[in-house]
Amino acid sequence: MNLRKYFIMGSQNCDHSPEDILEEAAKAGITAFQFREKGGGSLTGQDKLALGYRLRNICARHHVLFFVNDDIDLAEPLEADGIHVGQDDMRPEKVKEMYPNKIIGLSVSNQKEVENSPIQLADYLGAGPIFTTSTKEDAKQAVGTEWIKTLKQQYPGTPIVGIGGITEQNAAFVMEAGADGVAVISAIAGADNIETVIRRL
Ligand code: TZP
Ligand code: MG
Repeated sequence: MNLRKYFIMGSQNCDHSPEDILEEAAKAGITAFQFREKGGGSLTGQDKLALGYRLRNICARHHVLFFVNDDIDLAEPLEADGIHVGQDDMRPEKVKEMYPNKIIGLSVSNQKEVENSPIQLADYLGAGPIFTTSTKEDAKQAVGTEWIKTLKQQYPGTPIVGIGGITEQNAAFVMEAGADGVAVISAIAGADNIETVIRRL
């Protein structure tokens, strides 16, 4: 499971075609993708599913891991490799019961969330927001790269992906802190040159 360059996106993050953006990112070497159609301006219902299919197919063609965010109902029709859940979403116990063979990612932002979570069921942890971000409307307080070190000490065998405000300028700090990968939305979706950004990440 290669989570090194983990791109997250929904149509609400794109100022032009999401398909074109993902195609370019996949060609440039992202290793994982999460379909996160969520927040102001996002698609719902059939439109969301249809976009999901198109993005899923791009990932399949480029051998990029495909995850769905929260939206457990999309996991089966889109044949997702995995599901990423946050603290307010379906519990990992339930996800595991429904999809014993899919990868489970879980967000943890602080120690209290760790203590309230079945970490042993998570195939990887999303740690953040590492830096301040305006992409997620309800993002929690930035926790810094220390949070990655803290998690890695407690769970040395669990892959950790840093998220939140990560750019090509600060990604190295996240990796130096012990992360197995960086998850980004705006650094790629909003890039003038996607290929350059991904190479630098
Ligand atoms: N979860 C924590 S921060 C965040 C999510 C989904 C948003 C990350 O977006 P960006 O643009 O990479 O800061
Ligand atoms: Mg969530």
